[in-house]
Parts: sequence; C-alpha cells; structure tokens
Amino acid sequence: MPLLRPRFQSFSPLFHESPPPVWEDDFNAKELDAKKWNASGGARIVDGKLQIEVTPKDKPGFWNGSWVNSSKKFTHGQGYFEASIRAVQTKGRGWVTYGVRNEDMSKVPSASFRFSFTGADKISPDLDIVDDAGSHRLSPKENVIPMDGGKSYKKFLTYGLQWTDKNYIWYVEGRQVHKLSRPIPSAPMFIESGVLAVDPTTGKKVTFSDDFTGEAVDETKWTMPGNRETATLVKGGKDKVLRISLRKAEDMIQWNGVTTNGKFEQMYGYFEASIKMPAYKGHTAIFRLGPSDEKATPNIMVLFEGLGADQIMPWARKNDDSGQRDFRPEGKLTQFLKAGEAAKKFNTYGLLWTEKSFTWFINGKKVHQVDKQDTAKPMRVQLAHRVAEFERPNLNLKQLPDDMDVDWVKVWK
Ligand SMILES: [Ca+2]
Repeated sequence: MPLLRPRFQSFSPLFHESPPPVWEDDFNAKELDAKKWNASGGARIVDGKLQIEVTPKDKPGFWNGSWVNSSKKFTHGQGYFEASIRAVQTKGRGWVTYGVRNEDMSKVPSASFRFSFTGADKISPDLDIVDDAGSHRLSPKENVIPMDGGKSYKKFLTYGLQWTDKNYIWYVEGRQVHKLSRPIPSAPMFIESGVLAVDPTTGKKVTFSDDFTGEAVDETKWTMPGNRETATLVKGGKDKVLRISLRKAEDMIQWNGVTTNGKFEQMYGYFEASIKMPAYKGHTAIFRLGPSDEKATPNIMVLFEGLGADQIMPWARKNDDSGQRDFRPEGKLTQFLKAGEAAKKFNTYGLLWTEKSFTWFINGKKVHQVDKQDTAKPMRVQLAHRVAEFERPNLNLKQLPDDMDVDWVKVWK
C-alpha cells in the first residue's frame, strides 16, 4: 500500500544560519490540525506522521485519491518550503505530489510547483506557470533527480521548494537539483500534497492477455461476431495491433469486432486495454464488459466509448425489471484527454470492478465511478467498432478509414 508521510516546514534559507521556521507541523498531535490543514478522508496522523492513504480499510477496492492542503489556512510569499517524505513504491500508474501553489491560478503570473513521485524512485520537479502566453507545464525531459535502490520509498528524505524573486528551485536533502527562471507571482502560495491515483492491479494476477502480435486474431481467445475481414492484425503501437475497421456497405450500419464470449469471462477484477480511438464522429469505438446473455436481466454493461472529435465516454447501462438506467460522467466528454490525443496516441482505458463499485481509469487516472449494482454475474470483454442508425447522419465517408486500433488487452484478478 503506497503511503506518504510528509512533515512540513517553511523558513528562509537565505540567512546563513537558518532562523526558526515561520510555520511548521510535526504531526505529533492525535489528529490532523484542522486550523492548519484541509484534508480528504484518506489523510490521518499515524505515529507522529501524516499518512496519506489511498485504500481505506473499510472500502477495499476503492482507489480514491487523497490529499491535504493549507489553502486559506497557511500561505506564504517567497521562501523555502521543506517536507520530509517517504514516497510511493508503486510504479507506472499513480503518483504522489508535494508542492506549493497560488490560490488563484487565473492571474498572470501565477504558479504551482512541486515534486511528482511516480514510484520506482522516479521523481520529477514540475512547474505549472501561467504567463502572458497562457498556461504551461515545465517538466525536465531527462531525469534530474537520480535515485535508486528504493531510497525514495524506503527512507524519509527532505524535499525543499524555494521561490525567490527570480527563480523556482528544487532541493533534495539540502542539495539543489533543479532551477527555473520564470515570471514570479506576487501572491502567496499554499502547500499541497496528495496521492492522485494508484495502481488498480496491486495484489492481482493477470488472468487474460493479448498483445495482438500474431498473424491473425487468436480464436482461442476471441470470437468475431461481426464482419471477420474488418478485424485484422497490422503493424502499429509497440509491435502489432488489432485494427477494427469499417466495411463499405450501402447503409454503412454495422457492428464489427471481437468478444471473449464463450472463451473468457470473469467476475470482479481489473480490465484494461490500450486503444487508439477514431478521430471523427459518426461511428464509435467501444471497450465493453457485459454478460454473455445480454437479454437476461438484471444486468449491467460497463464501457468506454470513443465517439470521435476528442469525446470519450466512460459509462454504464443497467437493465432490470424497472427498465433501463444509464450512469454517465458529469461535465464534457472532452475533459479526459488533451485535444487530439485520443485519436493520435494509444491511451490506457481501465475498468476496475469490485464488490463495491465500478471505477473507470484513463492512463491510470480515475475518471468515473458507479456504486455496486445488484447485477453480479461474470462478464466478457468486447472490443467493437460500430455505426448505429443514430450515428449514420454524422458519418462522413470521405473521412474513412478512421479505424480503432487496440495494442493490447489485459485482465487481472
Ligand atoms: Ca500489440
């Protein structure tokens, strides 16, 4: 379980002999000091340290992000902000941050800068700066904080952030590791630290996988209920990919793809696929879990849809005696990825199914959640590319081919 145990101090390192901190918290009280901190549920004091947990004990399987910040309780102008932190071990999917930022990031200039710990000793000094040209994220491409042997997650190390009238400076164990000269805001900053996402595969084993590296679709794993010639393995992604294309037909209405029907199904676990979605509207790429008999109710379909035009919809549809109910995310469907990224790049789409809930992840970040529904039955995996009647008016044949590519599928339990 990834933990974070920071201890914060703020003082000026400009004096040769450090004066006492202007503000600090050693987390030696029984509970987190509400006069100093705002916190989410996963943050608590344990043995004189602040522990930011991501898997509450009463809700196994929930991987909610947790955080603390000192917004409106402690803010400070230029100076040095230090914390003693033991970072996360988990690699690849989640990350922990410790940083300082302005309250109002719409002002010019304003800034937010931090250490981002992504596990496996990877630590990045990041700056989000809002200047006359807009908002930019500056992260060094090379690894400027070399660390190995698990030092970052086995030991508490001090991480310092300094903000002067000209520079943003990062320190580890008192040694400068990174420095940027950029516009400096006049407004004070508050401290924030949190776990933004973690690995839903922790403690699970792979139960199904396909990298699509063969000559043709592996029919020991998949069946092809649609047009067989539309599901092919072609070069792409890391090696080869499953390409699901559209067949030219008079009306263009179609449903192509592959399903593990009769070959693999599972109740609970984490289901993930790396997918490049179509770019245009009028047809939909689908990554879906559903029961083998979709007519038997109650049931639930849990899916991602790539609708084109940067729209990604994580959602579920439940069918029971009282009819049909949809669970859709709030806000715009273009909120999950940057413009163009869904169709230009392979992104990772994950569905976590526990006894308590369904959770949708994009590139390891939670994007949607639905509480447990009274529908527990094993489900199979479907990958599909569809043109439905309601979509047909938006389909522009001149924009084809606009395929759905899947680099790999993996399931854990
Ligand atoms: Ca592949």
